[in-house]
Amino acid sequence: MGGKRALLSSRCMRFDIVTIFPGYFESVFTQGIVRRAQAERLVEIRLHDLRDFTHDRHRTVDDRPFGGGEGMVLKPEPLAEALASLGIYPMTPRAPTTSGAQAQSAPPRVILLSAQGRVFTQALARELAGLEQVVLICGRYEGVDERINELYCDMELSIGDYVLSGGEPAAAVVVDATMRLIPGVLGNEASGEFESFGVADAEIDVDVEGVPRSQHGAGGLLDYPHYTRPAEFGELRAPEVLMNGDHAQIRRWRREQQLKKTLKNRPDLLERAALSTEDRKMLKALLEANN
Ligand code: 6GU
Repeated sequence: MGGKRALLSSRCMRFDIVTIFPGYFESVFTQGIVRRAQAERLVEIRLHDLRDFTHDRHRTVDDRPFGGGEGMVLKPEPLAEALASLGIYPMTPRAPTTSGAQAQSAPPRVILLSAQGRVFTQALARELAGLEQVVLICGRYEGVDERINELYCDMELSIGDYVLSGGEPAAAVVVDATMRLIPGVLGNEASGEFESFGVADAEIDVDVEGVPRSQHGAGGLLDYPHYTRPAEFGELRAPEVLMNGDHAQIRRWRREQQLKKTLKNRPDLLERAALSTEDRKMLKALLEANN
């Protein structure tokens, strides 16, 4: 596997995380796939302690908001210095230039993590996985001086409609969801694309006839339920259909389960999902069974 992996992925993606809590990441980046991806040099994660870019005795990173109000705001100078240490300045071109000599490397994508951002999706994870370098600035719940957003950031990103006390958990989420899409990071090259949300938005319009085969991916539906041994767990038996080796029947059952789970937990996804004629029949039956 090692040789094949080397051919598939020679590049290393780099994440730079600017934070006042570098220690937060000690466990999340030293476990499982994220740890292995770093060990294999597929991903490099650098942590930057914002307090290292202060110059006063108290290593002050925040201050009271102009205009009054609750809480403290991350002040701009330490953030500007932290970004400068990464070679990022307000004037750094953010889009590939069309002029003259080719760029040495693509400019880093600078992202401010905040509850005010656009919502992170699998589509954005896929986009980020194609970049060389992503800089994540962890905001505080109270806020970051807006001039940092204006001068340095390509986008403001949130991981969902709830409030965190800081951007650190969001940075861990963005790194995890992104790095597992880098070729070579998952043992099975394809498996990341077969789970819930795994199909590219562009593919969702494609109409699939009959029972979709596994090659079609999840089609924007939630994943089907999984079972393993023992066949009998307390009162509950694993579904018989999974045990009889009829793969067409198994595929059909799994697709039905995907529709069932999506209908129950995320009915909003059904409106955008690629549904075959067979899917629509199954969905109609499920809806009728509900009424
Ligand atoms: Cl990125 N930051 C904060 N503070 N809250 C959030 C968030 C980020 N994403 C969702 N809620």
